Amino acid sequence: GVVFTDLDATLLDHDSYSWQAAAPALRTLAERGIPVCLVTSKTAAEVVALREALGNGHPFAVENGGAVAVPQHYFDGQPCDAATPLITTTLGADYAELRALAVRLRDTHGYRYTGFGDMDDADVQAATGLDPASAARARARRASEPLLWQDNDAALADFEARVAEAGYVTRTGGRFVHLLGHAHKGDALRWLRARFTDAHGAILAIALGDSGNDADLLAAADIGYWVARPDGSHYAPPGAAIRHAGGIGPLGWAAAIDELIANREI
Ligand code: 2M8
Ligand code: MG
Ligand code: MG
Repeated sequence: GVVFTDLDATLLDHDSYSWQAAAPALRTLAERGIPVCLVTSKTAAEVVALREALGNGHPFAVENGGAVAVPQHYFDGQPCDAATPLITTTLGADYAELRALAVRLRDTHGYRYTGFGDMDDADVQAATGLDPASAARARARRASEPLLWQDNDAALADFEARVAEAGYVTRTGGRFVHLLGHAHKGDALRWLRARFTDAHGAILAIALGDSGNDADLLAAADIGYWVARPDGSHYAPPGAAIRHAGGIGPLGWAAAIDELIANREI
């Protein structure tokens, strides 16, 4: 199997950004040689720093599927770590294009939102609780624009319809509405799955997430888990191949991995 996981409020705690509660489960997966691929709305700069801290040398997807990155020779079977040079492929749209769309729709229709492009590092820090260095990395966007939504739900529905009309995509994370190109996390999982399958044959894809921007990821996997959100609720009901993990964020993550191992599914 291969684990494809969201970061914020899934592997990482929503407030502290710590994965401590999932550290034993991560070790177990590493011992069993099960890859953990990060599939996140974070930027490449953020993920590079996190992979280093996690000791993760596997392929990953950033900016909600806007781009995928594979360590050089990973699929030729060469051992890779967090320092291995990366080959990046853009699946979504250019940041400049998304930013222009965000500004145009706001100017034309008067929606109230603040994008990362309107914020400086201190603003992003205040909106996210990230430390200063991480906030700076979060602003290094290439393929998605997070919007802090400051308008009502009707305005959001209107905005989402106009974005779709323009041929783009919105997905909602834990804190922000993300404006994307034509690729989302489900597309990233399918792209990565094809690489694993070419190299090693069919894989069992496990996906874990917490928010709306993970629904495509869970739908594209063979087994999906919703971890509980900070208020203890799950984003969506369970389904045929979608389960509820018993625990919030990284606690739920660890419980899901334990369950898969106990059931001998991975
Ligand atoms: C943003 O994404 C999260 C994901 O759920 C959100 O919408 O709340 C991202 O833009 C990311 O770059 C940043 O690290 C994160 C911080 O909470 O927020
Ligand atoms: Mg999340
Ligand atoms: Mg995310």
